[in-house]
Amino acid sequence: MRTDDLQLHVRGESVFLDDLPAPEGCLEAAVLLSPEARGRVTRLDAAPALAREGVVAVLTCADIPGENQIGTIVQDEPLLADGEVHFQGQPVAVVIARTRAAARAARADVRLEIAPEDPVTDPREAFARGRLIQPPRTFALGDVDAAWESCATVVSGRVDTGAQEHFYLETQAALAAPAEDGTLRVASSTQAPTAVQKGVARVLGLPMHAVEVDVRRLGGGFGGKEDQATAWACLAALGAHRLGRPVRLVLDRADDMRATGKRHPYSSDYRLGLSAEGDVLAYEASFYQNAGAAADLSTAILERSLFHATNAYRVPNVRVTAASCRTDLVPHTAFRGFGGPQAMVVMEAALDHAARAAGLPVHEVQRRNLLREGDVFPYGMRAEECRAERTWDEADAAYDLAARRRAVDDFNRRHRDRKRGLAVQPVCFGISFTNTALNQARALVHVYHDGSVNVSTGAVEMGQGVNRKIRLVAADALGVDPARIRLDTSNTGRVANTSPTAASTGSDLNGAAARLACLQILARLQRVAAAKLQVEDPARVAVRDDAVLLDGDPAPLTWEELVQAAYWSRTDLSAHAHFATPDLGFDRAAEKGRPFAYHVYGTAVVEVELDCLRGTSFVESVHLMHDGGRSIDRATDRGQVEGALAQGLGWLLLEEVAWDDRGRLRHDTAGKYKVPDLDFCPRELAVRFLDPADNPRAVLHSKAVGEPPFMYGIGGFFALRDAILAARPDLRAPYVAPLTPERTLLLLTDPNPPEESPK
Ligand code: MTE
Ligand code: LUZ
Ligand code: MOS
Repeated sequence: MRTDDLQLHVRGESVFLDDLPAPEGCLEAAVLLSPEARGRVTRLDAAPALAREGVVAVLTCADIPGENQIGTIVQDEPLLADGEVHFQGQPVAVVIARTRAAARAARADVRLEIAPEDPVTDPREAFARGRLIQPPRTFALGDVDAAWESCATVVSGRVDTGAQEHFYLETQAALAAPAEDGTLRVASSTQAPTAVQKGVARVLGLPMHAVEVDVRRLGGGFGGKEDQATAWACLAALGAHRLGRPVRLVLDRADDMRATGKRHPYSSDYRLGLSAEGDVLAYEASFYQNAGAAADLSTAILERSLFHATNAYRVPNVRVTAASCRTDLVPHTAFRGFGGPQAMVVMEAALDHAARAAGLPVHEVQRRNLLREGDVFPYGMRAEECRAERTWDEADAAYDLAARRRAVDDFNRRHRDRKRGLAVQPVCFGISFTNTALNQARALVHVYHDGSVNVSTGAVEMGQGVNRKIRLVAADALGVDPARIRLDTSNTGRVANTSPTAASTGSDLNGAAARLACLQILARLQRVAAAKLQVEDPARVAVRDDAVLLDGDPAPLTWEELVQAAYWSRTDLSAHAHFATPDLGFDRAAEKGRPFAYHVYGTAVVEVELDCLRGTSFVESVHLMHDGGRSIDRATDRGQVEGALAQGLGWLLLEEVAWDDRGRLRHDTAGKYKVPDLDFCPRELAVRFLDPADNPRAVLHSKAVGEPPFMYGIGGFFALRDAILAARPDLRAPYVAPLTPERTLLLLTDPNPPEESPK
C-alpha cells in the first residue's frame, strides 16, 4: 500500500463490493421483502417469476439446508420468513437471475399474499403488552428515594428521540462463490467478518472452516453493518451453495432503507432534583427502547444507554431502568454511540428543565456538576484521568463562554423575527465493548525478504482510517517508513475469531495486536543484527527511519540488508499476536464493575440561529475541545470529529424517519430523507484537541475517536430549543427530537402546545 484509501478514493480507484470483477458465471440476486409489517403468509407461489426470461431460481426458507436463524444474542430472527412476517421489509424469498435487472423485476411476479394483522409501533404500547426482548435492567447508586426530600427543585418530564438512517454510501452487499468440496468464499460489506462466517456456516450447515470471508473496505458502516450485513451474505451464499455458481447481492437504496434497522427510537421519562445551590442530588429515568421485531444488538445497546445515563455528570443518587420493547418495525441496530446518545439527551433535558425551573443558567448547573477525579459512576467504576472539567474549562478559556452567552442575549434583544440560542455539550463516553469478551484482537505480520511488510488484522476499514492508523503503529514499532507497509484485507483465513470493528475500538485493539506482532519480529531482527555487528547484547541495536542503530548511532546496516540477513540465517520473518484489553470486568448480577478501559471526554459550544417566521434554522457555530489522547494521526481524528458532529446534528435537527400506522416506512428513497450536507454543517467550526493528553490505556497513548464526538450534536438540539424559548418564553416546549423546521414552526405558532409529545 504505497497510498492510503484517501488517495484511492479521490482518484475513484478504491474497489467496493460492487466493483469486484464478476467471476465467471456470476448470477445476481434480489430479495423479495414483506410489504406488510405483521401477518400470516397465505400464499407464496414463485412459478410466474420462474417463467420469466433470465430467472434461474427463487429460494425460500424451505431451501435452507442448515438453520433458518441469524439471531446472535437472542435466537429470534429467521433469515427468510417462515409462515409469518414480523416487519415491513422482512426478507421472504430471494430471486436469482442472470442479470440484476431481471432479478429485481421478477420479484413482482412472485405471488405473495399476506393476511395482515395490526402492528404495534410504539415502545410504550409494546411495554404495556409485556412484549419485551429481555426483562428490564436497572442501574442504581446511592438512595434516590430518600434524596428527593432534600431537593429545592424537582422536575419531571418526558423525552422522545427518533430513529436515524445510517445512509452509508455503499448499500449492503455480498458476493459468494462456491469453491471445491462444498466450501465457499464470501466477499462482504461487513464490519464483522467473523459474524458473517458464522452466519453463513450456520445457515448452510457447514463448519466455519468451510467459509472464508474477505473484506477490503466498506463505503461506510456507522454500525449498520455490525450485525446487519450478515443476512445479505447468507442469502448470496445460499444461492451460491444451491446453484453451484457465484451469486452477488447488492441492495438498491430503497430496499436497503426498508429492510435494514436504524438507530433505536427511545421514549423516556425523567425526574431530577437540585439543591438550592444547583447541585444534582437525585436522578431517575426510564428508557423505553423501540427494538423492532427482533433482538439484533438491542440488549447490548440498551446496556450502553444505562452506562451513559448520567453522561459527564456526578450524580450521588441515581436509579435508571431500561426496557427493550418488541414492536413490529424493522429490527433496529447499532449506530454510532450505540444507545449512549439516546440516554444522554434525557440527562441533558432533565438538567435543562431543572435549571430553568430553578432560575439558574443552564451552563452553570452543567459546569458545577461535572465529574471530578475519583467520582463513582452508577455502574461502580471510578472516573480516572477525568477530563470533564478540564475540557470544559479549556473550551471556556479558548472560546469565552460568557461573552458568547452575552452576544446571543444581545442579539435576541435586538431581533424579533430571528433568535439565537446557545448550548454547551459535555461528553463522557466509555471505550471498550461492554461485552468484555469482545475486547480482543489479533494480527498477522509478514516481513517479505525485500523489506516490505504485510499486516493483516481483524479491523475493517470503513472510512474511519483504521488501516492508516495501524500502518503508522506498525511503522513506529518496526522503525521503518510507513510506505513499506501494506494493510491486507480482513480475511477470516488469515485472522480468526474477530470482534466486529465497532465500539470505536478498531485501532485500539487491532493496533495493539499489530504492534505486538511487529515487536516479536523486531526482537528477532535485533538478534540477527547483533550477531552481524558482533555485539553480545541485542538491546544495543535499534531500527529507526529504515536504518539500523548501534547504541543510538548509525550502524553499517540498512533495513533491507538486515531483513536479507535474517532470511538467509533462517529466521522467522512472520508473527501472529493476540491482544486482550487488561483490567476489564462487569458483574451483570450486581450491575457493577469496570466495563471500560478508559473514557473519552470533550466539550462543545453550539450556537444556532432560528428564523421565527419560517421555523428554519442553521448552526451558526460549533467550538469544541476534544480529548483525543496522543493522536496517532491528527488529520484522521479531526475528520472523525467533524463527521461525527455532523451526523449527531443531523440526528437531532434534520433527519426524520417516520412509519405510518400500518408500520410502513414513509421515506424510503434518498430524495425523501434529508441527510446533512455542506450547507447544513456549522458555518463556523473550531476543533481543538486537549494537549497534553496522555493515555496509558491505549496503544501509543492514543484515544478512540469514532463515536464520542457524535454526542456533541446533542448541543444543537438544546441550542435550537434555547432559541425557540427566546422567541416564545411562555412555551412549554416538549423534548422531542428531531427538531425539524416543521416541528419548530408548529411549536412557534401553537397557541397551546401539548405538554407531551405527539407520536
Ligand atoms: N467513519 C467513517 N468514515 N465511516 C464509518 O462507517 N463508523 C463509525 C466511526 N467512524 C464510521 C466512521 C463507528 S459507528 C465506529 S464504532 C467507528 O468508526 C469504528 O471504527 P474504529 O473503531 O476504528 O474507530
Ligand atoms: N457493539 C457491541 C458496540 O457489540 N458492544 C458495544 O459495547 C458497542 N459499543 C459501541 C458500538 N458498538
Ligand atoms: Mo459503531 S455503532 O460501534 O459500529
